[in-house]
Amino acid sequence: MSTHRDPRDRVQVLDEDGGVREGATVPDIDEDSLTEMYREMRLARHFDRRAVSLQRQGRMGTYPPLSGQEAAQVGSAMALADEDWIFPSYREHAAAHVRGVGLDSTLRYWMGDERGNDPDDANVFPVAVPIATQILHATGAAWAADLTGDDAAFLCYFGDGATSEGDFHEGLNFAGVFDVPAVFFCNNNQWAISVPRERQSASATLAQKAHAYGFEGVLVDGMDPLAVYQVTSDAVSKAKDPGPAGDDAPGRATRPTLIEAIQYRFGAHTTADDPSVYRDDDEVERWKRKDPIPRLEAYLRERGILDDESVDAIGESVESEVASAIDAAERTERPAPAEMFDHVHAERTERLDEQAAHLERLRERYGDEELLE
Ligand SMILES: Cc1ncc(C[n+]2csc(CCOP(=O)(O)OP(=O)(O)O)c2C)c(N)n1
Ligand SMILES: [Mg+2]
Repeated sequence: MSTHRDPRDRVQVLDEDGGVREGATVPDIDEDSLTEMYREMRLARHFDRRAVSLQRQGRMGTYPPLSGQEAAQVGSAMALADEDWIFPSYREHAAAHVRGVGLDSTLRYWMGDERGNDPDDANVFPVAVPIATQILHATGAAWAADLTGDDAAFLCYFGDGATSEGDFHEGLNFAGVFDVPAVFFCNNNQWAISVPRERQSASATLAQKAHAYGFEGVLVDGMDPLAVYQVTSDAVSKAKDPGPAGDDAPGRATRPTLIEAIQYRFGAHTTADDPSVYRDDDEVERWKRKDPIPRLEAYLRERGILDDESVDAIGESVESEVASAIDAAERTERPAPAEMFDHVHAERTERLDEQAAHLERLRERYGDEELLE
């Protein structure tokens, strides 16, 4: 379905209490998938709590929490087909899980094991910590798929802060010019570490930036999983099959879409951050009223899809899945320190060889154990 929405209108299906908003179209999702959507969001929330606690106990290096952002991740990832791809930043643990990355792999990566960031069986590109770099990768991969006749869509996640990077402009500009099958998904969580959204851009919305690149921008309530699912499905359909020319680009249909999902990160930027120095508790409390999990739960209870018993059963299964993932991650033998050089480039450079040789000399001097400490 090709849609041409005004990027100043925020798409919403559920109100803050989980009721359907007047005039909203509820996306066509079967009951099992709705239950899965709810479970994935509960799983993400619980995983997040446990991961922060592991870091506090010294069992993990650092971790970027996602609480508050579950609907944006789960709703969008569930709208993709098997052949589609996601290009995450560093916060999309829930989207990656929906796409087939094990929670144990995600934990291993944040525990310092690079092998946890090699999701070979899932159509998930490795985590990108340098801001906005994945936008260029996604545009390039989408363009390549187009050239080879591969019928897949490429969904790229990034934050509000990433829209100030040159890579954002270059990636979206190129995507528009070459009309690639990409969906750019901006998780606008209101903050880029301590920089608020209004210091990021003077644009009224981030979605409207798409207009300058010649394609559609859509604003959605990112804490409403049904609305996120709907706008992402529409964008994916359009990426794969642009249909007739649209009003926003007379003469031809444009395939990419920029989605701005308005949301809030309840926790810190990472476990190395203290948000109390730059934002008020009142602000956090205000956004917590939009918490996506109780909203979807209320909607599903109202429709008789969930009840006390099934909600409790989901809670228990989520706890045991996360506990097993932690166990599996901690049981995995740690990689040899020298392996850190293996994934930097496709081929080792001279400089990396020098660094590897230096490490080897240190190993001979101190031994593996002391070196790891
Ligand atoms: C190129 C680059 N510059 C700076 C940083 C440091 N940095 C890490 S996260 C971050 C803020 C990103 O904010 P946003 O894009 O809104 O994503 P969020 O963390 O809120 O999900 C910055 C500046 C980096 N990782 N990469
Ligand atoms: Mg942000």
